[in-house]
Amino acid sequence: MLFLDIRDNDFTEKFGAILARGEETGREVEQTVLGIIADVRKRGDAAVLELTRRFDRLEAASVAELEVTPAEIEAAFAQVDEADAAALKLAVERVARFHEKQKQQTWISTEEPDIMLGQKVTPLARVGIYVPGGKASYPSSVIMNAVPARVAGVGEIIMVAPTPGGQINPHVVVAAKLAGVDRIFRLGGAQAVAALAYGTETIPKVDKITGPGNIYVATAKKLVFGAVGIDMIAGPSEILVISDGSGNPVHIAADLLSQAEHDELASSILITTDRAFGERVAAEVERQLAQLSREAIARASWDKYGAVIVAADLDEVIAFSNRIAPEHLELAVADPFAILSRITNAGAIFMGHWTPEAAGDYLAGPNHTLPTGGTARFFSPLSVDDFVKKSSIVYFSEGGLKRLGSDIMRIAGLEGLEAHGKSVGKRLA
Ligand code: HSO
Ligand code: ZN
Repeated sequence: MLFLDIRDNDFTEKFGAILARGEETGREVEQTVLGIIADVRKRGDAAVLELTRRFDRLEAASVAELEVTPAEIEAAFAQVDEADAAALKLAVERVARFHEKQKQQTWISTEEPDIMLGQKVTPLARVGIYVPGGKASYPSSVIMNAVPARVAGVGEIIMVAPTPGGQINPHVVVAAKLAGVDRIFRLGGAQAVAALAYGTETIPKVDKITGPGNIYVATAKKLVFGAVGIDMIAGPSEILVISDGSGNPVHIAADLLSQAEHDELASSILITTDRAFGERVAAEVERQLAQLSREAIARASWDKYGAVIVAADLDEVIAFSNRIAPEHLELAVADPFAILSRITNAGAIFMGHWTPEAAGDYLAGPNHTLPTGGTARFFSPLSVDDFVKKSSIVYFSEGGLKRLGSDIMRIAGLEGLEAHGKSVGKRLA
């Protein structure tokens, strides 16, 4: 962990090491993934089966056998504790209610005589949601991807999840069903992304693929982009906590660790105007680390990418925060609403002393798929907008074309596009 003063001469250099983290896509990974995509495009189901056998050690006679059956879904519900299922259901309901507010209506404006202009909003016909395997197989991420798709009105939601050995996480299955997923395949890696992007005999081709994944999945998504839409490529997770010295160091330390436990590459940073408070939080993190089941991951993250930064005043703190554009930003200050308007770059903003980031990770309502690595400067959280597309609508009556036709022909003339001009001229003749 770095304990820094923002006014130190070497601050930028030292802090730069934290900003520079993240996985580089190696040439090798890209070559492997290109090979997998080409194979799936060419041989369809046969390639999918073979790659699933090789990478997930999962034997199946056909790709159809990889689909989770209604009986298996029922069994998952039977396996999951009732209170756990109820909590997941509450999360689905709250996330759905929040995302309902994002829905945009089709509109047509009639404010001009003879002309109507508008925008038609149409849900995507079919989307694919990737769910990682192993320990990062989170029911909350299933909810955060599937619910906005369902609220948007997507026709069919197909989920894929690798299941080395064949066992799918029952909480993931329950979350998927509660969130409105239509079909689930035990399928993962670049081969799953390729199958969704191009379609096979059994896997339907989708219009967009969303959801987190390892370096192979992220690389595959980048490579199929254009043939299908994708969401943003998520980097390692991060949190910035802003503190004015009010609040409880025990709570702030716990919040920093909630991000650190995700990944050795996660980054948790506290910036405070109160040096003594910063020291107390740093000591508290050490104390709490020893009590965590994921101590090894959290410690690796905190040691390498954790920081406590001391600044002179909130102006300096806010400028720093806007510069790094954190994925998660906690305003652990006495009056968070007083500074909210000055926060310009952040994926999600958690206000005050009683709003841990975990509330937003699970069930507050907003999406937990957020821009990482400083991309909150120009990217937004995953939303209903990611699951619709828009068409423009143009209507001219004869009067409308008479009024604007000569200017259309004039611009066509400027561009030397005679047929464009004539398509107007012949109507007005
Ligand atoms: N904090 C993660 C999301 C998550 N947390 C899933 C728990 N489960 C995104 O940065
Ligand atoms: Zn989290």
